[in-house]
Amino acid sequence: MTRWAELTPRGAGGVAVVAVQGAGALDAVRALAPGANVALGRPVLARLEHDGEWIDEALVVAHAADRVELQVHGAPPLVRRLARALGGGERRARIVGAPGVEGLAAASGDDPGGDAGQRATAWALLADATCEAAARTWLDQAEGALARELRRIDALEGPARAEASRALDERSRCARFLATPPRLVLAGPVNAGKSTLFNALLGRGRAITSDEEGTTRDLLREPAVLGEWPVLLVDSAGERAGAGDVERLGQRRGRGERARADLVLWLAPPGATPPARGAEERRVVVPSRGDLAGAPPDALRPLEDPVGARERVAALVRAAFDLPDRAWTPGAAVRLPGASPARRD
Ligand SMILES: Nc1nc2c(ncn2[C@@H]2O[C@H](COP(=O)(O)OP(=O)(O)O)[C@@H](O)[C@H]2O)c(=O)[nH]1
Ligand SMILES: [Mg+2]
Repeated sequence: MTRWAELTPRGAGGVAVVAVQGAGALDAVRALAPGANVALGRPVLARLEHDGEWIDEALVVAHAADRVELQVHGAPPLVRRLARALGGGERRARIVGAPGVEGLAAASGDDPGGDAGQRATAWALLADATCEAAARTWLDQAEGALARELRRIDALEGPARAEASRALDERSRCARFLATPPRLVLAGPVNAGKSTLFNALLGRGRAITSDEEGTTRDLLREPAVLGEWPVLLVDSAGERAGAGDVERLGQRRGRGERARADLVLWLAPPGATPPARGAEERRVVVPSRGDLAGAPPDALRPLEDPVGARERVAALVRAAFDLPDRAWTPGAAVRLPGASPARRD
C-alpha cells in the first residue's frame, strides 16, 4: 500500500516535501509524472499531472522503489491537490512525528528495537526538539552515538563496565528533561512579581504586569529555555482574599496547575509567608520584589536585573532536578526516551 506524508510543516512556504512510501510508491509517482524519466537515486525535475491537469513542477527524489520524495512548491492548495492525486494517504504534518516512528523503521525494513529503530526514534525526537541542546543530543543519537557506546560498554569488564553503564544511565535520566521539559509554575501572593519574572524568563513582555491586584487571571503557559535546559513556564493568578468571581476561577486554575507542577517556584515578597505545601511535589521559596523596602539582598529583581534573575532560576531548576550546567555533551550517548512530543497543553 502506498502512503504519503508531508515532511515539512504544513503551511505556506517556499517548498513542501512530500514523502510517498510503501510498495508501489515509485509506480504511483511515475504515473503522476508521465513525461519525466524518474529513476532510482537520481533527482529529476518533473511536471506532475493528474486527471489531465498540470499540478505543479516537482523535484522527484526516488530513494527506493518504496520511498520517493517530492519537493513541490509550498502553496497549501497545491499540496492539497497533490494529496488528492496521491489518494488514500494519511495526512500528517510530519511523518517523523511520534506515530510515524515505527512506520518509518518498518518501512525501511529494520528492526524497530535495533540500531535503525533507535536512529528513527532520534530523528523523530529531533523534529520536536525543545532547544538547541535537545536537537544536538538527538542528532548525535541519530548518527549512532548510542549504538557505538553500547558496543564500547559491551567490550568493557568489571568496574569500568559498571561505571560506563552508570554514566549512560545518568545521561539518559537527564536527557528525559530535554524530551519532556519540566513544568515550572510561578506561584505566590498577588503582586509577588510572578508575571514580571515570567516575562524576564521568557525574554519578552508576554504577560501584563501591574500593581493592580488581580491583573493575571488566565493561565499563561510558554516554553522557555533556562541556561541550556528547557522548561514549560506557567504564570497564573495570585492568591488573595476578596477576589471576584472571574479572578477566583483563575486562582482555581492556578491551584490545579500547581498540583501538576514538576516544580513550584513560590515568590515571597517582603512580609509574605508561604502556605503549607499543597499537592505539588517540589517547591522552592524565593524572596522576590527586591525593589521593595524590607526585601533581603538576595531577592529577585527581574526588572532591574533580568539576566541575574534568569541565572538564579536556571540554577534553582538544575538543583531541583539534579541536572548538570551543560545539557549537551558533544557526541555523548543517551538512551532515548519515547518519541512523545514535548508536552504542550
Ligand atoms: N521596580 C520593580 N518592580 C517590580 C519588580 N518585580 C515586579 N515589580 C512590580 O510589581 C508589580 C506587580 O508585579 P506583577 O509581576 O504583576 O506581580 P504578580 O501579581 O505576582 O504577577 C508591578 O507593578 C511590577 O512592575 C522588580 O523587580 N522591580
Ligand atoms: Mg501576574
